[in-house]
Amino acid sequence: MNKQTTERRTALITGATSGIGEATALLLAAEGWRLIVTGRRAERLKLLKQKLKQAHDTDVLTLAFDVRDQRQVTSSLGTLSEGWRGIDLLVNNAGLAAGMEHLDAGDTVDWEQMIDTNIKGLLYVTRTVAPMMIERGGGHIVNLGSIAGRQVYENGAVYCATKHAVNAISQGMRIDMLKHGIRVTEIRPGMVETEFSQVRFHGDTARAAAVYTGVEALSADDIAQTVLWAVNRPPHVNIDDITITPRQQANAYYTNRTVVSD
Ligand code: NDP
Ligand code: 8X3
Repeated sequence: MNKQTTERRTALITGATSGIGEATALLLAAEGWRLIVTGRRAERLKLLKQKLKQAHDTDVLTLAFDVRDQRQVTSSLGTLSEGWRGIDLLVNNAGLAAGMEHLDAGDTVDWEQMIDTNIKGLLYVTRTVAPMMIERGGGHIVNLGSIAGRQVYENGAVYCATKHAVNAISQGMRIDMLKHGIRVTEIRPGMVETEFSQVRFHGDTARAAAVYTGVEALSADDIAQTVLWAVNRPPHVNIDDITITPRQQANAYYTNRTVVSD
């Protein structure tokens, strides 16, 4: 390993093939971080690596795995080489909403996917990475929560439950990591225009686009900038949580949309 490599900080970002995770990878690379980027779509990871290398000459390790599968998580992250085990920052970002129905009509496959990804996946990754941070004597874990982790809206019970769980886990993690000097931050965005709604509505692009009609939603880069700000606070400072919404969104219930006339 060369000197430059040893001096650079290393971040592991889950769900870097799209949206907030990808924007965070691009921003951290611009700031000189080395990156482990993960997601299920290997082809996208390959393209991201090329982009990061070309734009910032970043050291990048791509790992394609499904966070829902504990065996895949441990075989991918538990076997990192010495050069990549020194993780300074873990961004637990991989997650999704699937479906939007009342509970009596919900699709249990969607429920399993949200619970397994947003809660269990985050736990599996943290269970594997936190001991590495403890061994090194510090680090920072940033969890992607949501305004849905504070408020519950109609048709969103299961997604909101998973983000309430991320809130509880973040609080517990902060306590458990306290003696190890590991910082824990929860970022809770409102509306961010990414592939999130396309995934939620199973590829219905018209329904997904309607979510953002008349609103200047947050961009993935807005959230990446927020992650970077929390990470760049002086070492004695821990940012516990940040709620960030578009100016046109007060909370999960109130959005002031611009009326678009034909
Ligand atoms: P995107 O759909 O654009 O990105 C989601 C990312 O998660 C993708 O990279 C996807 O990768 C990854 N992912 C999903 N499931 C899995 C899995 N089983 N294993 C590994 N990776 C997975 O959405 P966002 O960027 O908007 O979402 C990122 C996070 O931010 C999520 O946790 C979401 O809940 C949260 N959030 C989003 C908001 C929004 O309005 N967009 C608001 C508040 C919070 P791949 O498909 O390649 O596996
Ligand atoms: C995503 C934001 O309002 O769709 O977590 O739940 S919302």
